[in-house]
Amino acid sequence: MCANILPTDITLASQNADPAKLAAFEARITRGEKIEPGDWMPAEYRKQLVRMISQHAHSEYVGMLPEGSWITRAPNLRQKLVLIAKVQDEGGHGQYLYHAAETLGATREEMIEALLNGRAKYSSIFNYPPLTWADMGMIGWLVDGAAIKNQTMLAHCSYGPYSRAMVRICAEESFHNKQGKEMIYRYALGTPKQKAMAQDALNRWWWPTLMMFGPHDSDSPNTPQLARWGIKTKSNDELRQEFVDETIAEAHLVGLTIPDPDLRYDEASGHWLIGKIDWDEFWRVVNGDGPCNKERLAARNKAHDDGQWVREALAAYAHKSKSAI
Ligand code: BYC
Repeated sequence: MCANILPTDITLASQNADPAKLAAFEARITRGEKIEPGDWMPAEYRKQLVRMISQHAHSEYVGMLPEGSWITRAPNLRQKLVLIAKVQDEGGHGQYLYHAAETLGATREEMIEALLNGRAKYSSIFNYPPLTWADMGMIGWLVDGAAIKNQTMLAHCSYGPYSRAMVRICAEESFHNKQGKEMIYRYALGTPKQKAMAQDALNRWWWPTLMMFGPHDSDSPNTPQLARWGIKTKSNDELRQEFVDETIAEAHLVGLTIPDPDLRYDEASGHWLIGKIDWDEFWRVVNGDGPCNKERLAARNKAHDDGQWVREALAAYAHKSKSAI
């Protein structure tokens, strides 16, 4: 159970559910059992999972775009191969996650439709532009580092298909994270120009990465219910703090400066305390007015339209194969 969450805030939309079934369901979660697709579950548990897993799948899908835009500009063949492999992994993660949401009754068509027409959310971070090659390292180090923090927690979640998808995804994400760290460390310890590129990328990606963890716990309406049902086992602020403590140590190791004039180490708690996050910026980006929201949706819509003939060909082939039996 997340330490910062007050269970009294919970409003159960499943109040109408059979109390005996609800009690048995919650007892299973308390015992640490996984809930599987055919099992009884409250309607609100299903709804929360579809919301979260589909947003997560969209994030992987849209998340291919910033890095994909640098594949043709990679400085050498090794870097190009690594980046192609990474972007391909993200596409695969989206597939595992859409499948996990389908086990709850969501259809692929309705999820994709919600993404393409801008109704669905996806992670705010992918609405920021990668401006230099150093950003490819910074995304691996910071963005994948933050994603791993969150996803390692979700690997312990109560819903079987989501937790198992997370185990596989985290293994691949740690490769992405190492790729980013290797690159940023080399730049930070390299020529003055390389070091300046790494610092510039850190300056631009630091705050948006901290926003990835979501609003403060006091402003996070979904957390109490997700925590009660073992979907979240740590809160947004707990994960953000763990990330901050680990990442600041790594940045200092290679002489990079965290772009936060209010940052200070608190001896009493043993934690780094950060300055104020710009939540106005966060909500602007989440609500569609970030630097790249329109570009990202246009790119996904174009890819969807360009793939129409492939979907039609597959459907025609499936129909033909079925009639031949
Ligand atoms: N961006 O009550 P809260 C990757 C929304 S991809 C946008 O705290 P919750 C990668 C939230 O949805 C990995 N929206 O929500 C890929 C909610 O709105 P709704 C991405 C956000 O669910 C390619 C409202 O704010 N990871 O690694 O308890 C290349 C209130 O928030 C954000 C995931 O998707 C945000 N940052 O907690 C490289 C993880 N934060 O839905 C890398 C799965 C909050 O009520 N998701 N909102 O209208 C989660 O763990 C949780 O959903 C969150 C939010 C921690 C994100």
